[in-house]
Amino acid sequence: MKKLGDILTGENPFEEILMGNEAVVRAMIETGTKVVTSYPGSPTPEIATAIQSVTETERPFYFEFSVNEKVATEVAFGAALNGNLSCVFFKSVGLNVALDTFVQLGLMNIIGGMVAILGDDPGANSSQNEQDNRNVYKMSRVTVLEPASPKEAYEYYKHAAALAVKEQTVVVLRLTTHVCHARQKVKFDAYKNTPSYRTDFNSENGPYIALTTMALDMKRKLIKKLHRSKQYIRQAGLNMELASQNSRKKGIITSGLTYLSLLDVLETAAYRPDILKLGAVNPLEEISILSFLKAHDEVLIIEELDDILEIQIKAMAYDEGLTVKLIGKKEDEDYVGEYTPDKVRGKLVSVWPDITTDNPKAFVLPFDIPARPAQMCPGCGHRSAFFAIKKALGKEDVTVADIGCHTLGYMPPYNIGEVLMCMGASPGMASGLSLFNDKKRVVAFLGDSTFFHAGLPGLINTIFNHHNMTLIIMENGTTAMTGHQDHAGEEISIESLLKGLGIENVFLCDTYKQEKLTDLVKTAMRIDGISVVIASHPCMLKFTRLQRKKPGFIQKHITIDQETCNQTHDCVEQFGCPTFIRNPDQSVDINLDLCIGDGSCRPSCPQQAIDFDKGVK
Ligand SMILES: Cc1ncc(C[n+]2csc(CCOP(=O)(O)OP(=O)(O)O)c2C)c(N)n1
Repeated sequence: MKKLGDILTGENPFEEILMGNEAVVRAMIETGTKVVTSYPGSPTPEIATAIQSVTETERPFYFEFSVNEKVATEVAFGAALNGNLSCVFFKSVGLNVALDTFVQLGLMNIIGGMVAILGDDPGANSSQNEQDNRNVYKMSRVTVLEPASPKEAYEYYKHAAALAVKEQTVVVLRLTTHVCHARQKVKFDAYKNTPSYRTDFNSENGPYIALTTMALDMKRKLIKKLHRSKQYIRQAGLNMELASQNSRKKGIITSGLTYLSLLDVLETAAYRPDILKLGAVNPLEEISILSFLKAHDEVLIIEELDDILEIQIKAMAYDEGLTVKLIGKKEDEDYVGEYTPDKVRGKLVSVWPDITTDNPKAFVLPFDIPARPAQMCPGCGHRSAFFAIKKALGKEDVTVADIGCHTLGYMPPYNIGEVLMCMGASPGMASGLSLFNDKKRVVAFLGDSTFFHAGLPGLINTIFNHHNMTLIIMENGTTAMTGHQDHAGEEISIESLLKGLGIENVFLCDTYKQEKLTDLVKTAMRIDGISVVIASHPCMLKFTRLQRKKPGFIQKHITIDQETCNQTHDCVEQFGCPTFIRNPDQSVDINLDLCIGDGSCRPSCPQQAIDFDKGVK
């Protein structure tokens, strides 16, 4: 089978079934994108996996994981100022981190052009909220293209790049979770390697200093650029009208994945309204929208998340004095969750009850799917840490979680982490919780990737303002939750950095050394002011994946001595590794498919009935 990297770099046109996240990488290659940056986050991390499937020598562009989304945006912007087409990609909430930089982009002459692939996550499949970034695009005055499928993701990236180069600006390719992850057969064009990296920065191409009245002149220029974007959108046919043969004068305006859900639903409908599918969701191109409105008596606007299209389209109709009936969101639920075919069907029927004759019932499975709560992997160092740290915490102590695999410490049996906000928020929140709080110790948790991403300012604040808290850095050497991406800890020792910041009380411990970790955390919690414990153990999922690739690898396991086991069940109830199976007769077995034989569970047994399985060859 051909490797993904070879497929993506082939010079001849080809057809292939690819994921949306993979198809855009081919578009980067074809458009001569020279610098690509990112900070990992769902739904876009497979873009990086696809990029990394091309060896560095074969890859026709530079790629880096930057320390966070803001820096990733700045690096891509700087590279484009040199005259290179660049691209940055990250997840929905990443835009909150990048925003201070992002809102300035439109004001600048980005000589090489820049594409920002931003993955929104309707349904909060893998995010802490389901924010609609289209709210921000309007404020930032950026052009936004929204594909509905992997094929369109590829094609729209090329449009985004062409427009970005032409207008020397940034263009957003707005993806949503299932456009990123869907697979589809896509026809790709030929590719010829373009001239190499440019370093032509010239401040005369600016202005690049947006201060006082300059900022206003730059804004005026940006408004003009957006007018020209509308011309591009129109000429490229990005807003597509699908006329049906019906004479009912009913129409629907939609975009992105909702459009595909709508097509699904209309397959069994009694009649098909006309559809205007918007390929560009900012700025709205009025000519095609107004002509659609004028041709219909009733138009339903179906959009996932917020009522961004609806509000603007209603305003357009009002300004034109149109009498068309515009129907948008009505219920609170219209603002929540993904617009799956079921949801779209419900909306259509509530507006036009006669649209469906067969009224298909929701698909119901003939059996119950067992609940499968998120959990840490077998051998996870975080589990070992939480098991040990729980013994150091008093009932009164307050624990503050952060984002990462270690967030799962909030779940039973550990129940550590009582409040969670966003990446890097734990030191700041813990500081606030510690104010005037002499009786309770506040303990914050932070992953190592997050430490560099957004945790450092909060920590520096604890030093600067003399806050009273213990920070536990859950160091596993990787950005585990999003798929093991590298982070700055590869180059920078967290311990040295903390010492350099002047923190005197920094304790280090391997999380498998549970007794020592319990003692260290107790000591750290008794210290007045800031104390830090670095609780480290390599991510065992990453480690075992690497081990399994080695020739002659033998999977080790642990075993339970059934004679010694007196069924106290601490392994199941306190340690909580999914490897343990409690049988109906209350005996405990090991699931050999899950167990990695790390032995971090051994101290959990008061009888010492758990040991390494020495019989395994
Ligand atoms: C602003 C932002 N960017 C990206 C993400 C996606 N994300 C979730 S957890 C995480 C980092 C996890 O790495 P680390 O802090 O090392 O903790 P670990 O998962 O390894 O325990 C990332 C990047 C996010 N939630 N928010």
